[in-house]
Amino acid sequence: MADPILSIIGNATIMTFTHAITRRPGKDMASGITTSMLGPADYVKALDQFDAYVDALNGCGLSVTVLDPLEGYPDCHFVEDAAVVTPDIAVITNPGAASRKGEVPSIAAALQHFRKTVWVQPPGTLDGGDVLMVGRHFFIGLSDRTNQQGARQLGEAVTGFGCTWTPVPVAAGLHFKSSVNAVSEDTLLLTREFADHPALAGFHRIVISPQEAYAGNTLLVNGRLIMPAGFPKTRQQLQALDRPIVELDVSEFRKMDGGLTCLSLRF
Ligand code: CIR
Repeated sequence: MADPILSIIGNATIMTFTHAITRRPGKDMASGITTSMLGPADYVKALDQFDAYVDALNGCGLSVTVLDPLEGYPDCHFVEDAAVVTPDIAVITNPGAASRKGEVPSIAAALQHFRKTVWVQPPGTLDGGDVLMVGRHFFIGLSDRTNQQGARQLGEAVTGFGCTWTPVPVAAGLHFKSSVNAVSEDTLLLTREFADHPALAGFHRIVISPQEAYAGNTLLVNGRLIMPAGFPKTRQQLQALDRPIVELDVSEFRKMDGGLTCLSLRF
């Protein structure tokens, strides 16, 4: 008999998005959490990059809400970590980093116009960057930010709406989606560390060269691929999918361990 999870994945349709929530970076963005050692982020440059990002989402047909920066929360523009929005509900997270927990109420307030909200309760922790939804299946990374209890709470919440989920240990990168993202209904773009992971075996896999690992954080929005600028090998690999590709410079967000997926909630 076919594996029930793989048969759901096999029939996956990627959600069509109509909205995105984003947040403009604050002046203190360079004091957010980072391990990148790429130097200090330039706020003015980051604002330009953010504006281009919002333009790109608009270009994909999304209506984009831009929230104001949250004073005292230098990572607040990485809104993806504060919630997981499904077609049915918005799961408000309990971010794994202590300095980011206060970002959550204002994201919940913005989402309550669109979805019923469900909250991850401590001791569960969850960052949205660890959650990849493909069709009606959720891969939930277990990382330094997302623990077993947090993953289980999300998993149980989405199971109530007929979805399935698999926990996946994240041994490399900050979040699961730092390394693995869907680039079509049945294809994942991923780094070498995840290439042979049994949980991902039901997909076609495009494995990124180790020098271009950052490009694993590529975003599929309504048929377009938005990828970070400066990764020619990955671009060439993605061209095989025959979809429009938009390259964006996100250098200042990369310095803060973030990238394209983290800068918005799409639904
Ligand atoms: C953090 O460490 O929490 C931020 N500096 C970066 C968050 C990036 N978010 C994401 O990949 N989903």
